[in-house]
Amino acid sequence: MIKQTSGKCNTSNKAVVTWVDEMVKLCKPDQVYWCNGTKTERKALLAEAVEKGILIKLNQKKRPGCYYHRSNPNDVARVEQSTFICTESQDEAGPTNNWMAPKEMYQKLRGYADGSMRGRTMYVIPYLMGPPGSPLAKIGIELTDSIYVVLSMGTMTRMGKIAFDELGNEDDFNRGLHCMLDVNPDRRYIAHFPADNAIISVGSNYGGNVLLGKKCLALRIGSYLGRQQGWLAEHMLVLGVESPAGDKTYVAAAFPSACGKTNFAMMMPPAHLKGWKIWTIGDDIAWMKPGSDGRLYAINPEAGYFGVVPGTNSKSNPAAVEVISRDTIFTNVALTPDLDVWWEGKDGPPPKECLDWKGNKWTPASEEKAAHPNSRFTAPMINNPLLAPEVNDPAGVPIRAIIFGGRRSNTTPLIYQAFNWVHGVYIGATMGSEMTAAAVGGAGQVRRDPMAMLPFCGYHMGDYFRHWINMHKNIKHPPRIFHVNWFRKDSQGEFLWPGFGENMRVLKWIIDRCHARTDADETALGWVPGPDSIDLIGLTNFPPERLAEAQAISEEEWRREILMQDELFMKLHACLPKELIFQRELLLARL
Ligand code: GTP
Ligand code: SPV
Ligand code: MN
Repeated sequence: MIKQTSGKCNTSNKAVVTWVDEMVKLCKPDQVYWCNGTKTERKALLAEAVEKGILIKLNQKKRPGCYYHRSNPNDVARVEQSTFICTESQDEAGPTNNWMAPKEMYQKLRGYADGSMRGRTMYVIPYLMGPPGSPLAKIGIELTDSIYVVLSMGTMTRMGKIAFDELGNEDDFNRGLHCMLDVNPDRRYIAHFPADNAIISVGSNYGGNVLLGKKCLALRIGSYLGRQQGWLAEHMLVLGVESPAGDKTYVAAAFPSACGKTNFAMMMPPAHLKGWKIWTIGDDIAWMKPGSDGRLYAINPEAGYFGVVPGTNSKSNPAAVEVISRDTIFTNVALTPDLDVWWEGKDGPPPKECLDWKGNKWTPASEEKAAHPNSRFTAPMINNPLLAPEVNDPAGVPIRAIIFGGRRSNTTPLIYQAFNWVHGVYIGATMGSEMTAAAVGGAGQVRRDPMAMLPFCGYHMGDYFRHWINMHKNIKHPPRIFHVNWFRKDSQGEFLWPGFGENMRVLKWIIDRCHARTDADETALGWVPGPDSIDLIGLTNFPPERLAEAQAISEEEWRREILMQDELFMKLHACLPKELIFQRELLLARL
């Protein structure tokens, strides 16, 4: 047990102390531990987690600073059916969110929280989202009875004293309460109270459900505040592309969960594209605001990566392999006899024998996967060899291109460019994607996931589109908007495009378009690269016809696609901007 002396209240902020007192009275923990964010503290918390069997210390020769965690098998991904936006009226939350009146939800969840920390420690986690001193940064305090959450928040955010320093005596901070309860799906709720800047999460201990700075604050509450205050909170990676000439162009990209943001943000360009280099700003979330120079500036509010493990290897994502070589917590991967980790798609052959993510014996002959498809690494961004130094710039970086992209086996071409901002908003708003293991249920089915924000928008999706359209007025030099699909398949069911590092070839065209260095052909969907504009040199087994197949636009598929889009538009009709309906008509006419 950690000595109480090291975890005493370490702020004189009255609003904080009052609120924590109130929550202590409610949850009735045996102890309250105030985190300070130091290395010494982390060491002690890690030791305690190992002692309690919450973490297993991995082979420190192979993976220094690395630990292993198994979640409850009923608790392995985000749960959209248990996620609520508790605005005063249901209308405000809109038809794509679950809703309950704030009063009712507070009552229900306070009921669950009451006495739930008896015999346990309540940890007070002050954290900062964004670079210190940034006008876009925000402060949150998460109260939790999970040491796993404390350790994860320590990696994912700028945690500890720094947050209280930034907060000063203000009471403008997010109030987050997390109670594990007995980790029972029947008592699992992730509830947001946007008007109070508050979150209550109960009954889970996994990822976005409980690391409250991430999806809850940075996206759901963030998007709500962004609309009021004139900025955007988006499910986007941010990267810088350095050209052989040495100039840097910044790009933000929204792909749905488990659709390639982390991979794209750390991409290693192919040898042929000598001199091009990617710098990572962020891999999951962007906060963007127009600057006084008329450009759109982005910061990454996070300080670490909570990334999909399966498929990570030195070919698909060499930077991530380096990132997770040290100081990483692995959740729900397989554990080898020499206390290393394994997952499907790792470099080298599978182990002859290991323990799977549930702790059962596993061999290559086993039918089930050794690692859960949504197994994740929690690693600090400073491990990333491609980390852009500007990641700490309080002003953020100016965005030249916004890329939308879904996971589609058919219909959607590899790359096209919007004609203008409103057309780009239409393209983002109508994005479709096959569901993945990042959320419980429905994997593989195509659903509309507007701007990759369907599970993360904290208010009415129609009003969100309106906000996007309105933002244009405040951005004199708007980013160009593009759409990509890395996941289109041929008649054999193989991916048409090699993807991963080769995506640099597509990104290069995007950058060249932003700088008016290349031309394009007009199609019904938008601008596409001309016959030789995408450099294919050095790609093996990739004849130009294959690119043509990846770029093909089928009128029949697109008529079906537009019908599918209508489902979402009908759902949102009361608040749907007219501009988007016109865009639909224009697209139909062009087809
Ligand atoms: P979240 O963290 O859930 O928001 O996901 P993410 O968007 O960061 O997804 P990530 O980069 O972790 O990719 C998830 C899956 O997509 C992995 O299984 C990757 O192997 C696969 N993937 C990523 N990029 C590509 C690509 O270019 N082509 C193909 N075919 N698969 C890809
Ligand atoms: C996602 O699902 O988009 C993630 C993982 O990034 S989680 O943090 O669990 O939401
Ligand atoms: Mn995500």
